[in-house]
Amino acid sequence: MQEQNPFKSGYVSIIGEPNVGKSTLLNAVMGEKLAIVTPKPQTTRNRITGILTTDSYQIIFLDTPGVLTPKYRLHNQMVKAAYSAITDADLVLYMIDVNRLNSGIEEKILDELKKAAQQVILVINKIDLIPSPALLPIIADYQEKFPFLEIIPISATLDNGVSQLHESIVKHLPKGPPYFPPDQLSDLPERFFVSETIREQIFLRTNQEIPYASSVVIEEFKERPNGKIYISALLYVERQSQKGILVGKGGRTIKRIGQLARAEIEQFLKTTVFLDLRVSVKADWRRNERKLKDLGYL
Ligand SMILES: Nc1nc2c(ncn2[C@@H]2O[C@H](COP(=O)(O)OP(=O)(O)OP(=O)(O)O)[C@@H](O)[C@H]2O)c(=O)[nH]1
Ligand SMILES: [Mg+2]
Repeated sequence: MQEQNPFKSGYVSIIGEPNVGKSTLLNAVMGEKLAIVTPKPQTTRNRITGILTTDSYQIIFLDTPGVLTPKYRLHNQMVKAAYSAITDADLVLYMIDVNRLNSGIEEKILDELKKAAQQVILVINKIDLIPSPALLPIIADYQEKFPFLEIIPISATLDNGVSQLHESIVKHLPKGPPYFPPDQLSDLPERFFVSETIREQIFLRTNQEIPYASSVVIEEFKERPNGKIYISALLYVERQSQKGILVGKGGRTIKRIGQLARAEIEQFLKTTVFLDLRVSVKADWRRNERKLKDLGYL
């Protein structure tokens, strides 16, 4: 039996433009919220690992930042993180949003995929938003564009087509031993998930440039003798005016961000959390190599 069904393992990267639903898919296949999801594009800034282990296979998913035309140094790093996940993968899921096809950047992404010569599954997401007959010509069109291994339409939010995609991933996964222990869900530290949860609330609660000019650094993460966890985080923005908006009138905005983030962090850490948030200015950090390094992006 062992001979006929050897263990399978491999890296599966989720690549695509901003906002197509990559992080939603990661959470859906993992059955666990690992990546933050918001309606705003450019939510994900780092490579996010999700490790899914069963008796017969281990899939290491890599969720990535959306590929875009870089406007500042942080963008360059985000695109680099996405493209490097292509070459690091055994199998690539190229995800598109069925409502926003034919963008200028698609050709570049397909070129990268061709260069890398990885096996690629095309995932057509958000099919809940179109009438199903509209799908056929889109599939036919993409069959012409690239030699995709398979083309799988899904709705990541409705969990429609996700199990078919899952099966197809397992089918194409190489044989090999597990890379991680079976109970490990990610290789990222708890602190990372905490900072992302805070950033998610900033994305959800603020507008215009604020979410994009914000970055979160966890300064302290201490377990107290009573089992409570004390976390202090510094929220950076790029200018004084943005600090005023993020703090809000009488501290209202930052307080709300803190309340909502704390509730989610408590669920994630399964204990009571004391969350202390402060806002500080780090001028033009998105364009500055040294500051990006300080903030952990490089
Ligand atoms: N209607 C619909 N909305 C979806 C679907 N999948 C994701 N979304 C929504 O699309 C938005 C973006 O989802 P994300 O998962 O953050 O997208 P992403 O590709 O990770 O975006 P970036 O991290 O910015 O690159 C969110 O509002 C999701 O709820 C879907 O299948 N149908
Ligand atoms: Mg994302």
